[in-house]
Formats: sequence, C-alpha cells, structure tokens
Amino acid sequence: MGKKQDVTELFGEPVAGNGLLHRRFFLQSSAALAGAAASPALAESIGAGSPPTMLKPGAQFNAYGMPSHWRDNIKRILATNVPPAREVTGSIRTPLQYLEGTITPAGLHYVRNHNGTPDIDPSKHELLIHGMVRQPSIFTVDSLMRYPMRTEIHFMECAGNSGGIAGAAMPQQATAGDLHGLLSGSEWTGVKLSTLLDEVGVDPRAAWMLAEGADAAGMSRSVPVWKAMDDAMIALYQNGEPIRPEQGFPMRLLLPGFEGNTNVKWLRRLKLMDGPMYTKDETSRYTELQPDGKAREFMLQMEPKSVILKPSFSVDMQGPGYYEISGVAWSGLGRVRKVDISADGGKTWAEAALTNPVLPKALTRFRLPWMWNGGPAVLMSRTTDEKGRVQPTHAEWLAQYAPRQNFHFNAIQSWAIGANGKVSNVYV
Ligand SMILES: Nc1nc2c(c(=O)[nH]1)N[C@H]1C(S)=C(S)[C@@H](COP(=O)(O)O)O[C@H]1N2
Ligand SMILES: [Mo]
Repeated sequence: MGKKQDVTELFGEPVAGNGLLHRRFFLQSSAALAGAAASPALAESIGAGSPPTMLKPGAQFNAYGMPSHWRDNIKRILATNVPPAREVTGSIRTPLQYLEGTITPAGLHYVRNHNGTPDIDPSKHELLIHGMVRQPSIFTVDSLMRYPMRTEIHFMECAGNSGGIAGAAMPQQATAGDLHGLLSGSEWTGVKLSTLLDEVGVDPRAAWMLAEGADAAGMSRSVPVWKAMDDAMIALYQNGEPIRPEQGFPMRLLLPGFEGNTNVKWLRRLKLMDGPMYTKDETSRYTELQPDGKAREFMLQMEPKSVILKPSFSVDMQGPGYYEISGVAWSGLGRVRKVDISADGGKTWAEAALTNPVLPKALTRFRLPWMWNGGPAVLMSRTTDEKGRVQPTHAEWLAQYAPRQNFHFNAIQSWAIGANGKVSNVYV
C-alpha cells in the first residue's frame, strides 16, 4: 500500500480534500485491505500450534455477565464536582470513544443526578395522574405491567452536554466522552403515556403537564400536552432488563428527543395543568439568554448534532494509510438525513454512509473511508436532519446567544490531526 496507483485502483479518486473517499468504497474495499494485513499473522499462529486457551477448560458460569477484564479501562467518566457540591449531585459520562454501534450498555449509560439515586421498593411505588383530568388515578408498577408495551430506541442527552466547549475560550484537550458524554442511546420498553392519559380523560383545556420524580431533588418539569400525547412513554425496561436504578427504576418518563432533564426519573406524579408550572428546574437552568437580553425558555427539542469518535482525542492515528472515520449523529426532531465529513477544516465535504437502522430521535452511526496521507488535517462532521435543520459551526452557535450561555450546545466538533498522528480538539 501507499503507492498512489494502488489507492486509486481500490478506492477511486478522493471525493473531498485531504483524502476523503466515497462512502460506497468502504463496503467492498476495506475487507480486502484488512484481509491482506491479517494473513501473515494467521499463517504464523497456525504454525505455532494450539493457543493455551484450547488446552484447559475455561472459567465457570456467571449469574450476571461482566465485560472482559482486558477492557476494564472502559468506564464511565466522573466529572469532578466543584466543592462544596456533594458527590451525589453531578454527572458521570459515557466513554463514547470506546464504544461502537448505537446502543449504550446500561452500565455505561451516563447519569445526571440532582440529589443522588434513590432506592425505591417497586411494590410500594405509585404513579399519580391528577389535575385537569376526569378521573384522577394511581398506577402501581404491577398494574402498568399489564398494559400494552412498546419498544423504541432513542438517545438521551443532557441539555448541558458539551457545554464546557461553549463556555471555554480555548479548546479543552479531552476525550469525546469527557466533552460530549452526557449522551447515551438505549432501547426502552414501556407503556405509551397517551394510553394512560386517554384512560384518565384529559380536560381539553389542559395544555401542560407537570412531571415529578421521587428523588431527594424532587425533580419537576413542565411538559407540553402535545408531547405527552405524541410519543411519550412510561419506560419500565432499558436494553431488555428492568430499567436501572440510575436511570429511574422502577419507572421514568421518556420524552424522545427532548432535553434529558425533562425525562423525569423515579416518576411519581403527573399533573395536568392549563399552563407551565415554572419550576426551579426549568427557570434556574436550561433557558438561554439571547443577545437582546431576553431568555428563551422551554427549548425542549434537542437540535441536530454529531461527533466523530474514531479518530478523536486519545484515539490517535497509527501511521499513514487507510482508516474508517466513524462516529454518532442524532437529532431530537426526527431522523438523521445525512452526515457530511470534512478533512480540511470545512473547505470541502463528503457524505458519510449511515449504518442501518436510521431511527427517529436515535443515535445513528456514520462511517466514511479515508486515505490519510500522514499530513495535518482537520476532521469535522455536520448533521442535517429530516426537518432540514443543519448543525451550526462554533461561531454560528455562539452568535445566537448572549455571552457565557452553555446549554443546548450543538456546534460542529473539529478534531485536528497532527503529522505525528496525535488528535487534538480545535475551534475552526
Ligand atoms: N427525578 C429526577 N429525574 C431526572 C434527574 C434528576 O436528578 N432527578 N436528572 C435529569 C437530567 S438533568 C438528565 S440529563 C436526565 C439524565 O438521565 P440519565 O441519568 O438516565 O442519563 O435525567 C433527568 N431526570
Ligand atoms: Mo441534564
């Protein structure tokens, strides 16, 4: 490899600056390349006889399986709290750069807690639905288990995700998980909220719904009734098992595509109202001050976003040659329509391949083949969603708001590749 003709023969001419190849080539050609690299090692191992693992029985069964100890570096990333904040208040992030696909293992799902994870006995937990309804009602976990269930894959993202970048004058040198890891994707199973609301009979004048959690933060948020009736779910399962305590056991409100905070965990109460409650959790945070001094409130739908994970900070290049650029894209407004990749800091772009399934309000894996010539490059990814909304540049995002705003940051992430293969976080 390395000779210009060989590369062109395999992949055709690059379709954008700095060696980006057409997305169709990674399917047919990468296998051929990987095969070529693997064959000498394979020949050696056949010659050496049986590996030690074939000579004695393996380990015994586990009642609950754990990841390989060879990969015990794959851990959630604890954001250090500024004293005197208590350890139960804060967040622990998903190490995005170590993961593939689009489903976050439950044990690596990010956790954002405002006053710790409560230990709730499911046999004592109740969900009250009241306010502007015909028949106020209480639902136990057992009673909810008897309703029709649905299973959907959705991302969860904190409105404060990536906020460190929005606020910082200099780009922080940290991993994708450190910077953007208040983001995870799961398969959720539960009861459609509209089923319960139809049963209790919502007053047609009710326009908002208060959702309250049973934790010591008393987390409460106002949610528009249109969302409650549309695709909201009372989630009981996460990736096939009962929802984890840190995600809201025994039940959480799931509002696909809405900012993480509104997805109230340990859900205990829904109150139908004619207007929003303006709770502490929605006035002290999650609003955005605009340049004219007015604040934007209830910015509930998460805008299109993406991040390249391979390569990314600490996931460095291993010498010039063929690479697959890969990362995740998502939008709270619907499906990802396309992800464009640049290797020259935004001058030219090539469209990435999206790995199926491409689901609404879910993480979507994108990939693009790249022949890195070993020279400096700046990688960027830009999502366009099915509503036609496009991820802004860093400067465009900052221009929308007053200084020092840092919620709902969805600007394009740029990674610079040095000639030594090291990846760094840069603003373009
Ligand atoms: N009851 C309750 N619900 C809550 C929170 C909380 O502290 N208490 N945190 C919110 C915030 S800010 C976010 S981003 C999401 C995070 O969900 P996760 O911890 O399952 O990732 O839960 C939301 N729901
Ligand atoms: Mo959040």
